Amino acid sequence: METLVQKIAEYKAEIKNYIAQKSEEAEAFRIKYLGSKGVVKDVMGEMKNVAAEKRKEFGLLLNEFKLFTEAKYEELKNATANGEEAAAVGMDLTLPGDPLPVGTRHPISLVRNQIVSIFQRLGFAVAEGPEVEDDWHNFTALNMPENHTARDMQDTFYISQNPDWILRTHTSSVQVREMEKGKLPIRIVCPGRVYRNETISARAHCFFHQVEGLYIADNVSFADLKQTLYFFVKEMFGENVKVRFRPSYFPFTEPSAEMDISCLICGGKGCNVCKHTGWVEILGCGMVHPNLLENCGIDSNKYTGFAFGMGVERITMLKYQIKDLRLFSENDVRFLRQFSGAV
Ligand code: 2NL
Repeated sequence: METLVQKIAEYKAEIKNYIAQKSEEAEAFRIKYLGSKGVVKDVMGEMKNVAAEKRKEFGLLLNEFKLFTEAKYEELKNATANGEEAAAVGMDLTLPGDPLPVGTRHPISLVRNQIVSIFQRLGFAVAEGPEVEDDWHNFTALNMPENHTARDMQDTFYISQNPDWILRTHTSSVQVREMEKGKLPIRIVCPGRVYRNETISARAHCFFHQVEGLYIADNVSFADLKQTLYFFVKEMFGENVKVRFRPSYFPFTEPSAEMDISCLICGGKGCNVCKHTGWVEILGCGMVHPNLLENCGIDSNKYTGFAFGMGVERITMLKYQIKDLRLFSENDVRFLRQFSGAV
């Protein structure tokens, strides 16, 4: 009896530690312990050798052993059935899943979307056009005829197959195309990539991104231009940002202005970013030159309009305090990943 009790205890320890990776191993367990010639049956057969007065006690022990073995078998059977496929490829289903490699939006896309959505809320529609343009839509229609000095500042890239084709230097060319359609009023923003033949540095690149805007209708005034851009600045940079307009010159607008905002870094006190002036330039704007309207078949006595243009890189650099424009096109994920939280 004593040896039998000990034997059962040893079997129990063995059973407790039994591991099955596959359903075949669970089945092997069943055959070994619960089969017709298995351990449980074998131990039960010992009953006849137990003294009569100990039989009840031994019976209880045997029964408990049988239930214990059966429970273990159920456990092994279920575990191997569920994990069969996983076990076959050596997979541990209890491990947490691998994170999906989700990318992040590019900071230029983030800021462009923000700019566009602010103007969309004011009723501006989005218009897009080709990056390879002809001379008319990029320069001549915009009051910049051949040999105009303003072309000098917008030197670009030429397409060798056709001397009339260039990479656009601004998205004004898209606005010219919209004006030529002759459907008025026009209220559009034109986001897109533009090109200039510049020496690459921390502040200039041979391509950048613009959002230009155009509003042409009856009685559009400079006051409308100011109010629209005030709204844009407050939405983009916050309520407390101050705005000022400085007179300027563009061939396509008259009068023309540049708009500054109070420096976001020093709040107007003076720092490196604002070159100690307290102000930073963010865009150019003005009333559409009547020559442009006429070039596109719009009656300049009946219609007036305003236009503006801004560089997305510039706004992004101010917003996120980025000091070198080249970071935007180097595809260094250490830089790009920093915008994963931005929307
Ligand atoms: C700048 C200045 C500007 C415009 C763009 C424009 C377009 C048409 C007619 C009149 Cl179709 N004007 N665009 C006007 C003033 C300034 O951009 O510094 N951009 C980065």
